[in-house]
Amino acid sequence: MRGIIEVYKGDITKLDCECIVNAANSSLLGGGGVDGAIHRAAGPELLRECRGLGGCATGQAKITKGYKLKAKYIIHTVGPVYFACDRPAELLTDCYRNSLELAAENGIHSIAFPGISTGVYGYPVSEAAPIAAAAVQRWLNENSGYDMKVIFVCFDDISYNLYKDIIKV
Ligand code: AR6
Repeated sequence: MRGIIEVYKGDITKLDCECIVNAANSSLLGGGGVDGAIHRAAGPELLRECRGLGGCATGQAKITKGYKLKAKYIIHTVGPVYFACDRPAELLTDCYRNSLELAAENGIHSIAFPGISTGVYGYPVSEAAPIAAAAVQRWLNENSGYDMKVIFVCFDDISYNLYKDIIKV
């Protein structure tokens, strides 16, 4: 397999892969958007585990079990708030790289990302998508001996078409 990138349109909580990534906030105690959907689908045990993690800094990532999800693991990462941050691209890159690093450390070989920061946190998807794609491609190149399938999960047609164009799949 080695490095594979796919683009998928739909609800990330329904995906049948080893790990899904949550676009969380620094408390890791849940919220709206994809974070709320993941907590609802995983069930209350997820919040219990998250309470013990002590939060997460922007650009960093923490891992939990997937509980009621098909995914065995959830990696929680905190994206930058676009207008409140003077180096959003760097921090968004960190989210993807640190999530992939943590996934590999845990022996994970398939991981699905939502559009981190592209909802409530205001990052325009037209700017965020190429940053996400470049960060993932770079990690795959640097870890070419490791089998990893990365799925970009898009929630709407605009981001789906954008990712399809960038990834050329
Ligand atoms: N599956 C896939 N993608 C989704 C889903 C879903 N079920 N639901 C939303 N999206 P957001 P952020 C897309 O706002 O911008 C939370 O309250 C959505 O269309 O969830 O990183 C946290 O607790 C968008 O493209 O995350 C934080 O406080 C993308 O997921 C804050 O929001 C991210 O949108 C994080 O904001």
